Formats: sequence, structure tokens, C-alpha cells
Amino acid sequence: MTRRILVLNGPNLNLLGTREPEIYGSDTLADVEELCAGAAQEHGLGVECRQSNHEGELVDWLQEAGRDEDIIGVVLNAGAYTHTSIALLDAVRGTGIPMVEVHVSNPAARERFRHTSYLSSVAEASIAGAGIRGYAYAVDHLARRHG
Ligand code: CA2
Repeated sequence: MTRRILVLNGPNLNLLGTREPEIYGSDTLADVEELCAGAAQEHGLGVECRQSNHEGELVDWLQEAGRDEDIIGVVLNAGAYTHTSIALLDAVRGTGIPMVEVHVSNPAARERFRHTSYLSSVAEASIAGAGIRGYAYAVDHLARRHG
């Protein structure tokens, strides 16, 4: 099977493009997935895109990725779990797979409760505020580091 990058989106990101366009823009999650597929294809890689509103499901998928030798990296936008989830932090750490944290908006420029990320400490890179292009940058980074 083609080597691939797992693109994981957390809670409410299925709503991208439907509300709050001033914060998140007007592109949808389907647009994000298409963008990632294009960025990966440029490096001869595939993508597997998943979204869940459930923390445990995200943990399960990270664990699965850790057992899958064809997954070379994870792009993770954990949504609001970014600011709360030690379970996701532990899951990423447990996989040992390179992970790039992505945010469509720039949480550092928003409410104080968004300033803490439990995931930054286990991220190889963090990209925030670049809109959905941030996902493509993350895919590109993981592809290039893999070589
Ligand atoms: O900027 C990001 O990508 C966030 O991860 C998005 C999360 C937010 O909790 C983080 O602080 C930053 C929220 C995703 C909710 O997305 C929506 C999109 C459109 C309409 C409603 C929610």
C-alpha cells in the first residue's frame, strides 16, 4: 500500500465553512481533505483523512496509526481538545510517529483559554493562523522529513 499521512480533525471541525467564516474562513473540511491529498501526491504519498467529535475515537485512531508501518506522519488539528486533552498528548507520545499540530485560526491571538496547547510539547512543528493552507504546509513538512 502507498505510504500515507494521517490527517486527523477533532470536534466541530466537520462544521468548517458553515459558520464563523471571519475566524475559520469559508472552506469546508472536504476542501481541507482535497488540499492535503494534493500536497501528499506531489511527494508520491497518500492521505487518510478522519474527523471525530469524540476524544476516545481520536485516541484509538492515533494508536492504530502507531501500529501501521505505512503511516509516516500525522497532521493533527484536535480542535478544542488541544486545550484540554492529556489523553491525546499521551496517545501521540505513545505512537512515536512525527506529528504536526495545525490550527486554522491562531489560538494565541484569541481567548486566554486557547493559549495552552497540551499537544505542542509532542508536536514536531505547530502551524497556526495560516487558514487551511496550514494543513498543506504540515503535509509538505512530513513528506520532506520522510524523504
Ligand atoms: O483554529 C483551529 O483550528 C482550532 O483548532 C479550531 C477549534 C478551536 O476550539 C481551537 O481553539 C482552534 C474549533 C473548531 C470549531 O470549528 C468550527 C468551524 C465552523 C463553525 C463552528 C465551529
